[in-house]
Amino acid sequence: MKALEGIKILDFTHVQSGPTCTQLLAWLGADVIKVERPGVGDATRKQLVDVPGADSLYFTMLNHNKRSIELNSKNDTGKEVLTKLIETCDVLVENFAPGALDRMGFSWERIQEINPRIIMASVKGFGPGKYEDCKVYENVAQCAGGSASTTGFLDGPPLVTGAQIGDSGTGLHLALGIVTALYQREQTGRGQKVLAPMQDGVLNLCRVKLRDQQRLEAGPLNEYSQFGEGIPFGDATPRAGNDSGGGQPGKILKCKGWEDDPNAYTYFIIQAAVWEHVCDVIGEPGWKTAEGYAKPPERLDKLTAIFDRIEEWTKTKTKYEVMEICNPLNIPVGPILSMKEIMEDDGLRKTGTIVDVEHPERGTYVSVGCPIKLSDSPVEVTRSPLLGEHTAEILQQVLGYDGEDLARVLDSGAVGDSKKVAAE
Ligand code: CAO
Repeated sequence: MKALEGIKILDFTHVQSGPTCTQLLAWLGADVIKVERPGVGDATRKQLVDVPGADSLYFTMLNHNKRSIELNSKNDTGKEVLTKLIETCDVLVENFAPGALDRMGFSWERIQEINPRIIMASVKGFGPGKYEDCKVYENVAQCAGGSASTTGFLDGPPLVTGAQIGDSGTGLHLALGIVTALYQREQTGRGQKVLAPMQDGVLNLCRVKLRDQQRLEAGPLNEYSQFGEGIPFGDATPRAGNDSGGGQPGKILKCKGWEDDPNAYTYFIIQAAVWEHVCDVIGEPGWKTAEGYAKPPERLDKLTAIFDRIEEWTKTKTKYEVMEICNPLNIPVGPILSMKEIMEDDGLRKTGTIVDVEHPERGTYVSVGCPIKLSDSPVEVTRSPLLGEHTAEILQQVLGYDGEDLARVLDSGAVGDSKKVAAE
């Protein structure tokens, strides 16, 4: 059995934020029914195409383990089918532009009338307020949520990160909201509205930077490299390069081969508890007892010089050798892994975090499996659905259409064409 077995999700999501949420719920056992515009589908199906004619990796990697029904929710028969889906599903998840569901005639009030037990979960760019009507994509959320202004180097422009904290991060927040609302429904019998604004999700992930904003009022942030370098602080949390975000100083350092390999680097943390080991490893045993070096607070104004010295040592080792030497001594280090290295990692394959998936249009492709492991709810990653692949199956098996009634819906134009054969 799977954790969310028996839960039906009406997946009205597109692009990345919403689909990552429903994909997770599908992996945890929910029956996820993806509703897509007839003949068009989720726009990502045909974005960043690498295999002509096939669904893109963009789409296939965000929509595993789902079923797809084509449905025009603006046509009368389409609205009838959507109403039946709302009646039968436990959760409706959507990430349309603000107001789109209302314009379709499915306001939260109407949805509750149809099914008071349903949970309606939405991703929007912003919460209620002056920006609530804006359309938002990943990088806009990173900028509005405080990530961009605090990422990058002090002397450079704000930077967006490669991690999709606006889209996939918000999808995670929304998934937690949904399972929590399902749990509450067990007690109350009622559904509720769940909202995860992308700005708020990014800010939640940038919590430590808001912490630093307030600490600034008490004086300079002395664990930031700029403190030791004598560069004055302004009135907002600065960009900290690769400094550690926490109380243990750390930095990205060059390793052997860095001149040719853009990823020959390691992260190196000088945790107070293992300082003496660090001193021995890099050949500075005198620093264990030297004034200005022995105690963590004394080191803060010399971090740049200390890391320069450590880097002299890391440059003589590969990033993997650094790990092999430091790990047994409990010195926290981590190689900078390229996507190529990650894709070939045996360990990640063994745990199902990297998976090979078969697809009828693409052949085999590599994807990221479920990153959350439940000991009693196994995950089997299956391919994303073709557009409308399950239209007839859902109309018949989930919504109970048959005979003339089924023919009426299939002929209405609301569910795309050429679904008759599948229904026969
Ligand atoms: N049948 C009929 N119409 C459908 C439909 C269906 N099955 N599915 C969608 N539509 C319609 C919508 O109702 C909407 O019509 P109206 O404009 O008349 O209301 C229209 O398609 C377009 O929807 P949209 O405005 O959501 O899509 P967009 O491409 O213009 O905007 C996005 C995309 C992502 C900017 C916007 O949806 C958004 O801001 N979403 C919330 C934030 C979010 O999730 N962003 C992350 C995106 S991933 O980086």
